[in-house]
Amino acid sequence: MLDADLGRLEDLPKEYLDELTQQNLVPLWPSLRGVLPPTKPKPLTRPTSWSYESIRPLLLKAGELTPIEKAERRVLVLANPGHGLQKMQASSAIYLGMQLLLPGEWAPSHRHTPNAVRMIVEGEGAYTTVEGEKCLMSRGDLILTPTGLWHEHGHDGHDPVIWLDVLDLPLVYYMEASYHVNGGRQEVHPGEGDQRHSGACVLPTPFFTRSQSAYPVLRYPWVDVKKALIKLSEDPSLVESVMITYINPSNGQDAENILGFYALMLRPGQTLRLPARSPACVFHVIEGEGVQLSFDEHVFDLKCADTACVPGYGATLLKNHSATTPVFLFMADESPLHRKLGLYENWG
Ligand code: 1HN
Repeated sequence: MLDADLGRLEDLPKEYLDELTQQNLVPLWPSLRGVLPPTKPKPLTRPTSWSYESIRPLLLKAGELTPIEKAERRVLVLANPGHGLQKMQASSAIYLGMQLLLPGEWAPSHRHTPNAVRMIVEGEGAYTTVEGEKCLMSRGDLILTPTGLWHEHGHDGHDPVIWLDVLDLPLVYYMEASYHVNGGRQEVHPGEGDQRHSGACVLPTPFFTRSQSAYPVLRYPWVDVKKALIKLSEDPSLVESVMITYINPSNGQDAENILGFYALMLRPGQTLRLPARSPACVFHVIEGEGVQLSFDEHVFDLKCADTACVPGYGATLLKNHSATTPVFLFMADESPLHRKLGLYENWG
């Protein structure tokens, strides 16, 4: 049937529509094509990029304008205009924010239902304490704060620390399952760094199942992830994508339940086409001169620490124009969610 063949709201008598409204009833046929578009979805998520150079001074200004006590979390949200800025969504399931912590500041302990990770962008000396484990923050490190775990941030260093927060907040909020609980300062466990920090957990290894916790690893140091990528890049059988998945070493599955996290290396001069898959995807440049990202007619030149977001159901082209330096990207996507819901598709 052609799209034009379905009856419209305007085709119905006003009295009839009023009667439906009074009974909390709605006719499906005028909205059927909207909720079930032909051939492929029509994502609200718009290919969008955010320049770190532009965010940074505004974030530092927020540090002057708003004390941490008045913010709890001092964040500028990377909002996708396709969803409307007030929705604070990068995609249907992904929230992104750049957070600033100044020397001596403390972002108090709380726990909440959305899962979070942070990718450290700039500065030394800050830490996140997760369930009593003090996770030091260094550039490129990934720190998990999965659903329900207590977390707080502190800063013993001398310069501002900035990180990228990635949460599944839009999805959890949509499910009417989003809430938080505030707590007191956590006691840090002795043997800091021994238990739930690990460098080798980008690949499953049975030796690392030391903790009974559902999340045995909370910190994935960049030095180790970078080493793993460089080692992969030296394997001539891996001609195309040099990519790792951040996994939970206790089960070899994704590090968190809803969003997936990855690191990708583009060799000098490399162009990589990522297939059209159903989940939306976020890219953040950890290291390198820069990368060109193309999606449909959108072309973004991403420099170090820049972030971009693309919807699902379209291919992404990544180009490292540098002839001498590799580029390293952090990626986050909705794959675990799509797989669990049986919605995951790869259209090639
Ligand atoms: C949150 O708990 C943090 O703990 C950051 O640093 C951003 C955005 C929405 C809801 C909770 C944090 C957040 C957040």
